[in-house]
Parts: sequence; structure tokens; C-alpha cells
Amino acid sequence: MTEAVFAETIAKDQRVEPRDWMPDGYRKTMIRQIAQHAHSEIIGMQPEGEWITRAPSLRRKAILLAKVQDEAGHGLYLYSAAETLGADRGDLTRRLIEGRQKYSSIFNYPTLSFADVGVIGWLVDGAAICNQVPLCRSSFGPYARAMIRICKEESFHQRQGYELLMTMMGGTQAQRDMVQDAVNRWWWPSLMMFGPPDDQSPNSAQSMAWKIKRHTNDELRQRYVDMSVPQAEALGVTLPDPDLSWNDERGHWDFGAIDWSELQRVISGDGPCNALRIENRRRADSDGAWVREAAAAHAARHQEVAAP
Ligand code: FAQ
Repeated sequence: MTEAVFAETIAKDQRVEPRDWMPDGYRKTMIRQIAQHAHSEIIGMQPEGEWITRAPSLRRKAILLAKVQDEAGHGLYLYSAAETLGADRGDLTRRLIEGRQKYSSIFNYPTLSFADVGVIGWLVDGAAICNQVPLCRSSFGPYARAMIRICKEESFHQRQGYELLMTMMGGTQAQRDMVQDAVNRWWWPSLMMFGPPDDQSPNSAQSMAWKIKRHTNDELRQRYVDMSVPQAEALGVTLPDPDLSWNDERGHWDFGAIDWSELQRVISGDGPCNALRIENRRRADSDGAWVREAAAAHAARHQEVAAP
């Protein structure tokens, strides 16, 4: 496959497959995005994972366990997709724990009450779905196919969060206050998940041209706000933005200015929980070293025995 065939594949909206010829920049961009996405899923297990032992009922515990396990599955699925491009999973993990590769800013915020579990499901998984449904049509085949399954599971994640919040909103005033407090803390960071504004997004233009991304960061952010406002109303919570107002002319909700300096701070390692998240990941990696060594020794032994 040559450059012309690659260009034709993109133009015809077909999928680029791992063995096809692709520009180095395309390969690099795909590895970067898939790795960051995989890291986000794995690091993203921590904020909610902290509540598994403190879930208020067996039912809530079973749901939360299933959700966090799904996130691990998404991470593994995505690391495999990155491997089809020649990346090495061990190397990607090293880059993560050495701070050389990013993961989503959202997972650097603390979970202070069980309402945070519901709000992560509603808002964070809601933002993830909004961002990832168009990625099901992303030009790189293994990534696009991974997104189909991942989005189905994210949709269960979002529903469990919303259902938990509905239950809490029907409870005591203290429970309703917990939900509102969690919404106040997670709303703005969830808007930042979509990335910097379009005029400050260095990767968007090329990723759109290659049809890796199908919409810009700002387009998806707007879609997310439009989707979330009626959900907040149905839930009976207030989104912490006095500038939220329906704009008849645009046919969209207007919203207030986002503090982009906060996103920059969190991405560059200075969020409330960055150090803790990475430290936990580093410890998990070193604690698991013996398992990887044993598995590799077992595989080598198997090969020896199988060899004539
Ligand atoms: N946090 O030029 P752009 C989940 C980086 S959902 C950290 O706009 P791009 C599910 C960006 O990577 C969360 N870094 O970049 C779940 C780039 O870095 P560079 C994960 C951010 O790639 C739910 C630089 O800034 N989802 O895990 C962020 O075109 C609940 C410049 O930005 C995905 O990864 C940020 N918020 O657009 C799990 C989706 N925003 O160049 C557990 C796939 C930007 O220095 C519980 N990814 N950056 O390497 C994407 O759609 C895109 O990569 C964007 C960024 C939209 C995130």
C-alpha cells in the first residue's frame, strides 16, 4: 500500500488496518491517542475504586465492582490496539509512570463521598460517551472497533451513575446536598475532558484531516452541555454556572468561561491527586513484576517443550 492508497482509504471513509502503509505521523498520532486513552482507563479505576470497600449496599458494591473491572478491560483492549501499531505495552506503562505520556485530567480529582461515584457515572462517563461515539468511525480499524464495545459498556456506566443519583435525590436532604456538592466539584473538570479550545488544540486539524477525530473539541463540548442541561433539570440539581442560558439563535446552551489555566496545571502534573495516582500505578507495576516474570518464564518453557 502506498501513500496514494492511504489517501484514498481516508477519502473513501474506509479503515486503515495495522498492516497497511501509513504515514509515520499517522502512526505516531494513533499510538499517542490510544495510549493516552488506555492510561486514562487504567488510572480512571482509582477514583471510584476507592469506594468499593465503602459502598453502602451489596447491590451498589456489585455494580461498582463491575464498572471498575470494565475500565480495566477497556485499558487492556486499548493497549492491544496500540500494539497492532508496533507499540510495546511495557514501554507505554513506563512512559506513563515516568510522566512522559498523559492521561485524562479528570482522574486527578478526589472522590470525597459516595455521590461522587454517581456523578462520575453521569458526567464523566457521559463526557466519555459524547467524545467516543464519533470515534467508532475513527479511521484506524482496531481503534474504531474497540470503541464500539467500549461505548456500549460506557452507556451502562452512565446509566448506573444516573440511577444512583436519582435514588439519592429521592432520599434525605443530606443526600441531596451530597449530590449537589459532587456536581459542583465535577462539572467544570468534566468540560475540560474535551481538551483545550479549538484555537489552542495543536493536534485537531491534522487528526480531523486523517479522520481520526470526527469533531473538534469545542463541538463535542457544546454537544455535551446541550445533553447535560436537561438531565440536570430532571435530576433536580443546579449546574454551577450562572452564565448557562439557552440561546435561541444558536439553538444551543451558552455557558460560562472555562478556566483553561486549571486544565494546563492539571495536565502538567499539578492537580489535586496527580502524585497519588501515579504513585499507586508505579506500586502496582512493581508489585506485579513477579507475575510478568513468571508468565514469561512459563511461556519460554512451553516453547522449549513444544520445540522438536
Ligand atoms: N487531559 O491538541 P489536543 C475514560 C492533551 S474517558 C489530559 O486537543 P487531541 C472513560 C492532548 O492529549 C477519558 N490531556 O489533543 C472512563 C494533547 O497532548 P500531547 C479518556 C489532555 O489528542 C470514565 C494536548 O493536550 N478519553 O477514560 C486533555 O487532538 C470514567 C493538546 O490537546 C480519551 O482519551 C485532557 N482532558 O485531543 C474511565 C478519548 N485534553 O499532544 C474511568 C480519546 C487534551 O501533548 C471512569 N482521546 N489533552 O500528547 C481524544 O479524543 C483526544 O485525544 C482528546 C484531545 C479530545 C482528549
